[in-house]
Amino acid sequence: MRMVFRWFGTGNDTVSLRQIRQIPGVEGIVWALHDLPPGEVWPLDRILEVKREADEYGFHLDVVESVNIHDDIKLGLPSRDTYIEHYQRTIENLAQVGVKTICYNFMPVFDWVRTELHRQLPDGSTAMFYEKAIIDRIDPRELIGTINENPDLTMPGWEPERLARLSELFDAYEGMTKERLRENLRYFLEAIVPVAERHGIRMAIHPDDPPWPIFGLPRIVSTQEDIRHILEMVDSPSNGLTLCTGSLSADPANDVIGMIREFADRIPFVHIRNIRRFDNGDFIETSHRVTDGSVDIPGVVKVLHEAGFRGYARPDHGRQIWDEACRPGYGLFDRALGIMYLWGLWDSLQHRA
Ligand SMILES: [Mn+2]
Repeated sequence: MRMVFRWFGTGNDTVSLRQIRQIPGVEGIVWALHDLPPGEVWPLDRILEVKREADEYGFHLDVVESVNIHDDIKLGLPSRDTYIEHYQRTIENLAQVGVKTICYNFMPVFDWVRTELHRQLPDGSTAMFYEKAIIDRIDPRELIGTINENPDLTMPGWEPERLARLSELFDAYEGMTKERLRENLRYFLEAIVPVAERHGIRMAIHPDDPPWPIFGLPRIVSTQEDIRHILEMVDSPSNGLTLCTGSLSADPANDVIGMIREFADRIPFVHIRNIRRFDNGDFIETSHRVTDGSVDIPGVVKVLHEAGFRGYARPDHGRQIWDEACRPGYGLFDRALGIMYLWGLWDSLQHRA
């Protein structure tokens, strides 16, 4: 297991590379050029800039999260070919600094969704929370107003200026089915995977978060069957999965340990975090400890160890603790605690001869 840590870049993250360096066993940063809109080629000089910063602390840049996919690709519009070509050029540029894994997702319109960024846990810490009933009763047509009224309702990547385009995008997705979305992913993968293969890069699709359709939009990376379908559609080690325990486990029907067993050789990257699930479909992010949430984190680590996992792992999100002022989910303190929990589990397996 090779430990990495998500870092949003100088001026865009409250955590410094110097601090990350002091978390035991972190060997690389999970990075991206967050200011570039989906569909643009990542310029080599910008990539080299990040490399210079990472080099100063001895971090590698093996894992990129994410190179986002333009909606025209997800929609299957004629313009997708241009954006796919841009994506291919980005892969080539990333290969020049030794990137090994590119995490991406194929969720229409929205990436992850939460209804509260700072929900209080019993110990006074706060964490991101999803209240199912709120999302279920939102009419997508009224979403812009709802988001403006409730700044805690989080739709990543949908800052006010982009929200204006939202209704347009909902129109474009009108009538989109699961089958068509899958076909559009296949088209993308058939064009991308050979380029990734040539450069020794493994694409790693991130599961839907939450793993069910929202706002009437289909989702295709929510279940074990969905993932099997995707990995079979282009049968190559370069067509892989980011196994995210927190995202997948929001649906109690998902057996993440079974998924690791089945897909082990196609998982270059894991996000390991815990959530507590409630019977009404709500969930809250928690500490990594098995007693604090619904996910069997020791079981996850054990089955990765059994599978001889040599890929990259990150603690994914953490709670906001010790009055840290940080991006929700991305503070230093709780993610560092999460890493130490994961190392504790891993080391105890490594040293049990
Ligand atoms: Mn994740």
